[in-house]
Amino acid sequence: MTILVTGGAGFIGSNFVYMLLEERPDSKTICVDELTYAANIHTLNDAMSYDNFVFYKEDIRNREGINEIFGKEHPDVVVNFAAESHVDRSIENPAIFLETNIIGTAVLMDACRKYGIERFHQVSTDEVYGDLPLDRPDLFFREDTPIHTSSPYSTSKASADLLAVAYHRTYGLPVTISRCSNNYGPFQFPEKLIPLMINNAINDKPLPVYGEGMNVRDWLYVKDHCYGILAVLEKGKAGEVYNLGGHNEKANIEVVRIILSELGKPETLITYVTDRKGHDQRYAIDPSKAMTELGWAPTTMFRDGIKLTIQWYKDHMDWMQECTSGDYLKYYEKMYGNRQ
Ligand code: NAD
Ligand code: TDX
Repeated sequence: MTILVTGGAGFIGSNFVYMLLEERPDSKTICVDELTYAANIHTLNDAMSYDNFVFYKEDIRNREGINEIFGKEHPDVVVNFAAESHVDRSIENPAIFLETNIIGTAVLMDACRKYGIERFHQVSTDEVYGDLPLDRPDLFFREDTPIHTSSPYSTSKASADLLAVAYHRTYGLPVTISRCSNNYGPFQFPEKLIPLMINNAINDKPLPVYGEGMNVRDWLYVKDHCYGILAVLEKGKAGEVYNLGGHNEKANIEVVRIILSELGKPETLITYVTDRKGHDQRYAIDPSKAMTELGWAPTTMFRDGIKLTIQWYKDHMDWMQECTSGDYLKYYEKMYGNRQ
């Protein structure tokens, strides 16, 4: 079995690559990644030593380059993680989100049609359902919840989902889609809430909380997400959508306080800043379909996962420094410099 993973030098994709190398040693894992700002090639250092791992630096929007890789490797399964993934960046510059997340997905699915595959899996997000009100804790996203997006990012992801469903219906492409809640864990780029707050707290820098910090996210440890995708690949049905999440809802301010407490840092570092435009209130996944039909269930509770995550970043400050040098400083200044 040859499995082609796009975006495998990023956060979730790299965790998926390592899971495959460990859990499916008889398979060949091909990673295709353009290595944007969000990737760190050193993340794949250990993977590079495996004989059954191959890395291609390629842009999923480049039809010729993608077709060449498919023609050479003939993947049986394609898992598409490659994306522009940060909501704040999508608010600043939507265009690249449309190109990578929509056009890039189409280029990959066209290659799948041309060369033939057993499965194309689209890694999607709970953000395609929009948000839930804070005062209705009884509501959850189900697979039949209407698509109702808020940001250019979530809109680009929803568009890719619709295209994948269309390729299934029109061309019979064996497509599956998983929609996951917020991930956390090793190798997450420090523009996202948890690694950004860990990095700032370690360096005694202010922790910028948007608005009042009351927005709720449903946190899933990244390894649980990876096993969920593997379950969809091996037990899921073509044409189906599966929600992945673990009922670990937390308000942002609660997450920030836990990080400070774990690191022994004072709450005076918390700084409330201008809210995100169009900020989604609450995400909450109902994962019962994946649990019943795939036998999947998350195994890491937030209280344990956050400790593992903080420890990982403390042990990998060299990795963090690689991510936060150069352009990151400009990004940070632009996004947070004048934000009060
Ligand atoms: P990430 O930003 O950490 O990684 C994205 C990877 O894609 C990077 O390695 C980048 O170099 C690569 N990439 C970007 N554009 C590319 C292009 N044109 N061609 C080839 N490679 C390209 O993202 P992540 O957090 O690991 O998210 C992975 C996927 O999971 C995304 O599709 C995202 O929408 C989805 N998702 C993420 C979360 C989350 O909490 N992070 C939750 C649900 C779903
Ligand atoms: O500095 C910050 N301060 C802050 O209060 C940052 C970076 C974030 N926040 C808030 C905004 C959100 O309510 O924290 C929450 C989480 O923010 P992000 O880490 O940017 O994630 P989110 O916008 O929820 O989207 C994430 O989950 C779904 C991923 O980035 C997406 O790729 C995924 O699809």
